[in-house]
Amino acid sequence: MQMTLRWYGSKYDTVTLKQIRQIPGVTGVISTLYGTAPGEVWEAADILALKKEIQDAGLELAGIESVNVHDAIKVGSPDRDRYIDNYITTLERLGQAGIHMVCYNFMPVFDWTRTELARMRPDGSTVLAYTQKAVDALDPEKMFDSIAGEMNGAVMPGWEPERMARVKELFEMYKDVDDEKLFANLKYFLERIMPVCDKYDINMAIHPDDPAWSVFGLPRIIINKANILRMMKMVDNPHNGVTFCSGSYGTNLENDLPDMIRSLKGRIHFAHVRNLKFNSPDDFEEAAHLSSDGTFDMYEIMRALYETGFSGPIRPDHGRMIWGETAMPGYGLYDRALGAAYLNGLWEAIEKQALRTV
Ligand code: DNO
Repeated sequence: MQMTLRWYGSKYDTVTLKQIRQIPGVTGVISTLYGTAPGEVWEAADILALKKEIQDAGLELAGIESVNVHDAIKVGSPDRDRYIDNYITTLERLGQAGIHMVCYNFMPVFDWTRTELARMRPDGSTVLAYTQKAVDALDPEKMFDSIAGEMNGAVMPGWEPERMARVKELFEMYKDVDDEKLFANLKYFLERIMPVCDKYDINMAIHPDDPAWSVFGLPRIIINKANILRMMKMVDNPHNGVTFCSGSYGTNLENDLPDMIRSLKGRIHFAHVRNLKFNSPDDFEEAAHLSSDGTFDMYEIMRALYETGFSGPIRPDHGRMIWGETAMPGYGLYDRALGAAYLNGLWEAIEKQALRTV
């Protein structure tokens, strides 16, 4: 595995490449061209400039999170081919720039969904949290306004104000799309992009729906083992793979995370590893990465990744806001740095133990 940190670019991030370079064991960053809209073709020069800026700081651009998929592709509207052609051109340019991992998602309307961005934990840190009760009481059109005040001035990916202003129109677009249609549209998209992925050895890594169930009556399909194995089989190409995000699949306590990792052997191209603390099955908050701070056994998650030969980029995921830091919720420096150090420690111990017993 390669330990990385997500970085939002010098224009948007409060965390600098210089700081990331000083986290022990972090050798790469995961980034994207923020400011591009889904469906747009990425300029080769912009990709190369991003790569160079990261390399000049002594780090590697280990992959892209995300190249977002236009809604026309997700709903399967007649103009989808034009947007898929654009996506293919972007992939070609990424491949030519030597980038081999692309994360994306196929979630309708909303990307990840949280109901609070700064819930206070007993130790005084603040974290992102979710309660189904709050979602059920909310008009989806008000979703953005309800959390905007807690964004610390950041533009959070997936929650861009321009996009949220179109929520009503987006709901209208998806009104005839159910799970089966969404699966079919995903298949169509993947079949069209696989040739360019094969040509440039690009691993596509679909991000799970977060939370891993339907919200506001919208279909959500990347939620559990059965669905994800269906997706792997429906386009059976090693470049069709997943981002294994423990915090997203873990929202559903029925998902056995180490078992899911084992069943996806060879198809996990990117890992997001974080912990959640459940107060009840539909009320959870994001904990520190440490197993004892939350509900998941992080050792077993890392062991499953190790034992299935995971070799892609991995990153600590949302961190708590600690030590007075002000940053994009979930994406400050301090707690993610602690997370990276902890995950590196687990990995070292698992690896040494495994090598000793062979
Ligand atoms: C949230 C992230 C997601 C993820 C996208 C991938 O913090 O994990 O927004 O980047 O779903 O396309």
